[in-house]
Amino acid sequence: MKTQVGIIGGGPSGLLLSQLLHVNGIDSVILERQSRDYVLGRIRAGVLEHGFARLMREAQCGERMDREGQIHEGFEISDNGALLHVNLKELTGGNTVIVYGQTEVTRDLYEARDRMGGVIIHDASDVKPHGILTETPYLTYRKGSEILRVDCDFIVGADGFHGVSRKSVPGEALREFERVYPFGWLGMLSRTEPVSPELIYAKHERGFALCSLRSQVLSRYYIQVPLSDTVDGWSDEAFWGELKRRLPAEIAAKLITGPSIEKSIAPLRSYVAEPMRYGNLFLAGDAAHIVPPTGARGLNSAGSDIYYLFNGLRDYYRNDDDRGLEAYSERALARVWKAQRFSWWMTSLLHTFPDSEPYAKRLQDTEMSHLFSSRNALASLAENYVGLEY
Ligand code: RFL
Ligand code: PHB
Repeated sequence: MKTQVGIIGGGPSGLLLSQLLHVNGIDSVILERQSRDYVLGRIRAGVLEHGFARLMREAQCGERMDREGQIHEGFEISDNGALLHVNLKELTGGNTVIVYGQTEVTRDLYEARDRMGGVIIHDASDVKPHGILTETPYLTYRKGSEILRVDCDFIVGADGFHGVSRKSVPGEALREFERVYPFGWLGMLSRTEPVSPELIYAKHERGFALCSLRSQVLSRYYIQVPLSDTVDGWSDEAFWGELKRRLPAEIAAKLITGPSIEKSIAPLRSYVAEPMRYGNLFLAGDAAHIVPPTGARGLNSAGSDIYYLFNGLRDYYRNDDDRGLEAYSERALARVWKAQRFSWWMTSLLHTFPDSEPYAKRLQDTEMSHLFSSRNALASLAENYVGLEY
């Protein structure tokens, strides 16, 4: 098979890029290791920044998002029971975010790719990039007992943190930056009315908690847990009890509980690989960087990579201009690091760090009281949360 852009990974990064390229007359093929049902079964992000939403519309995939997604003009921060409202719209001069699940984003992108005859090969195992440093790179993959090949001009590694793309770059060509946090998030999805129409980020001495949602009848809650905890060790009852303890009493009293539909634990990690290009292999999204979910930046950072990469590829094919591709890594990383900084800051502000020294604890408390008393501090938070301009 021959195409212009060979994409490894059919998550939101790979699908969005493929769709944007298609709308601009550029051909691509996606190789995805998992089945479609598996990809759609992963419950992940819930908050989209306006730049991401704009890209979805540009990719002709924004209709359902605009119809069913909920515009959020603000959210709440709770500090051991005291509530602070962050009015995103007012603090940013009109910007808001959209609450629309990554599952739905992915479903819309799959549907658009199907509608437009896009090629997505699922259950492709053993995907390998070849000839990365040549003008004629190609991908191989296994389907059943057959080894197949896709020739292309460029390879895009959009295969997430555990994918094969980043691992194909020789160690000496890649610089890695990492911070691992000593806790994870236990997430639970339940078919219950959300406790609040807006998200609540709760700092509590027992640990962080987050109240989020997917719709008027679908709630998504998270609690900070030690890394040694397992999903099986948390009954629904124990989860609800712990969540209530970490929320302000008046919110906890309103919380409607019910059986969980999904429960999973995600460890928290910050990671960046530089550069994001090696020869004719371009890394995008979680393949190149991840953040702890606290600032809702992961999917949105993947979106900004796709914005820069798509523009570079379009200029290359349309105008024979490779400046955008040459600048891709530098441009994408400049924004990626801002999302890293913000996610680290939100994580440090809101979580309980085991073995935190008294000095660090006082600084954390002071950071929070600064936020509660300074409009400028809140405005900076809001500016980052709604997403910096591309
Ligand atoms: P993905 O989604 O991991 O997709 C990569 C795809 O590549 C496939 N793959 C391979 N295919 C072929 N060959 C191989 N060797 C392959 N290896 C892997 C995988 O099967 C998969 O389908 O990466 P992508 O597309 O870059 O998208 C990134 C986002 O998924 C991620 O950043 C967000 O989910 C992070 N995140 C959040 N981001 C936000 O912007 N806002 C949020 O509110 C938010 N909340 C979250 C989150 C992530 C979470 N978890 C579980 C990590 C909440 C949580 C709990
Ligand atoms: C979610 O709804 O899954 C969600 C929302 C905000 C975050 C992280 C996750 O910061």
